[in-house]
Formats: sequence, structure tokens, C-alpha cells
Amino acid sequence: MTYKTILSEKKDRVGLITLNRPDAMNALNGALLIELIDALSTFDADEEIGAIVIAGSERVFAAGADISEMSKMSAVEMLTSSFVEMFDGIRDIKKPIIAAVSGYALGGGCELAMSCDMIVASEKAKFGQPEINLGVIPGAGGTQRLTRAVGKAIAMEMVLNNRTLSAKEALEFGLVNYVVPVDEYLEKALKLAKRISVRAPLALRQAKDSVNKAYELSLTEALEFERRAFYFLFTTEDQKEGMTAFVEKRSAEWQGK
Ligand code: CO8
Repeated sequence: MTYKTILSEKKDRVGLITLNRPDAMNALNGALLIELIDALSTFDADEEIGAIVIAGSERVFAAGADISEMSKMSAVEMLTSSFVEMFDGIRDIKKPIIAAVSGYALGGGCELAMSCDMIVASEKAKFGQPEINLGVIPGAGGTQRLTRAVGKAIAMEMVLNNRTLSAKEALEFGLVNYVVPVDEYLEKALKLAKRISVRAPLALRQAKDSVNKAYELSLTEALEFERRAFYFLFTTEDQKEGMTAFVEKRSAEWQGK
């Protein structure tokens, strides 16, 4: 697939996807969402890739869903176009995804960042859910992932009253992993992704899945899920290699088997 709204490149074992609609503040339209999911799925299926970074520009990560496109849509068109459902494609990606956020991450842009597994922010990052200003509410997880990340009080203020979080506040409230200067944020995200990308692939997959279960299952069910995943890894060659390498005081060589 040739992309028109994103850029996609490989950097060692990291797949870098850059949102690229500079004239529309990287607004997420249908075309961009289709390309984004395609690029993510391609990297997910590529054995040479171990982790993925989604970035925007220094000025804007993404200013939300494309309002010009959405303004003309009926409820039936929203439903049948699967516009919002496309977001669920991000949840299906097995490899770790890091969002590199600078500038505005608003509405669907904030929801996109929160759909990733970790967020590296620049000092200029701003997170917000301004949908209330448009007469709607977040529709791609903003009321749920935000509340789980920052707690009810702050989420309520953001969703009901368009409070925008600075990068510093986002770090304080647990929304992001790191805040670094603007000229370092992308490098920091790529470096983090690179370190993760060379880890045992099957363990990474089980680890991501297990942590995500903390949001979806009861504690008893989630502990059971974790235990089964842990036992499963003892069927893999990588578990034998990892533990043998430790005992032999050498680096492990992962096969993803
Ligand atoms: N959609 C479409 N176009 C946009 C968007 C957007 N979300 N944001 C900015 N643009 C366009 C502007 O219209 C403008 O275009 P033009 O030059 O042709 O007039 C261009 O980008 C530059 O924008 P501004 O001139 O406004 O730039 P400023 O620096 O003055 O302001 C802001 C930047 C603060 C980001 C401002 O553009 C803004 O407030 N944007 C809208 C933010 C917003 O309300 N986002 C929420 C959208 S609704 C949503 O995301 C619902 C999600 C539902 C599910 C998502 C599934 C994908």
C-alpha cells in the first residue's frame, strides 16, 4: 500500500510511523486511519520488527478526528463507515507501540496516544479532550482510558470542561512515561523502542497482553491469565535460552520460538 497521509519506515528493529497531514494538524480522517492500521498490521507481521513508534510533528501529534469530514456525517454514516471502530485495530497489534507526542494531542489524537502502550512526550506536548466544545464526547476511548490513566477527578475536568494537560501535568498524573526537551523526544521514543525491540518476542507479546488484562478482567481472572501466560512461556525455546544464557553468563540469543 502506498501511503498519502502517513510515512512509514524501518529503523533497525523499530517500525516508525509518522502522521503526515501538516495542513490539517494531522487530523485523523478515514484515509489516515486506514493507512495507520495497515502500517501497524504490516509491522506487526514483520519478523524484523520488534516494536513500533507512532509520531507526529514537533507542533502537533494529532488535533483529533477530522472535524470537516465528521461535520457532514450522520449517525448511520458514523456507524456504517466503521470510522471509530477502526481504532479497535490498534488494540489488535501484538507488538509494543510507543507514542512520541509533541504539541497538540487533542480529542482522537489524545485517544490515539492513549491507545499506545507508552507515551514519550516533549515539553511542548498538550493533552486534551475538547469534544465538549463541538457538542459531542470522546468516542474512541477518551472517557475510559483517560479515567483509568489519570483518575476520575482530572478526567472529569478534561472531558466536561476541556481542561488541557501540560506535559508536566501529564507526567505527574501518570499519563506519560517521560517528558524531554522538544529536540530529544523522538530520539528518546526511538531509543526506548529499540531497547524493547530486541527482547524475547514471545515474552514481549505475553507481557503486553497480561498488563492490558489489568484493565479488562477482575483481579482473580487477570492473575489466572498471567499465570497461564507464564506457564506457556516455559514451552518456548526462548525460555530455555534465556535461563541457560543467564547461568552461562552470556547474552541470550532470542529466536521467537
Ligand atoms: N479537523 C480538521 N481540521 C483541523 C483540525 C481537526 N481536528 N484541527 C485543526 N485543523 C485545521 C484547521 O481547520 C486549519 O485549517 P485551515 O488552515 O485550512 O484553516 C489548520 O488545521 C490549522 O489549524 P488552526 O489554524 O486552528 O491552528 P492553531 O494553531 O490556531 O490551533 C488547534 C491549533 C488548537 C489544534 C486548533 O486547530 C483546534 O482547536 N483544533 C481542533 C481540536 C479539536 O477540537 N479536536 C477534537 C476533534 S473531535 C474528535 O477528535 C472526536 C474523536 C472521536 C473518535 C476518533 C476516531 C478517529
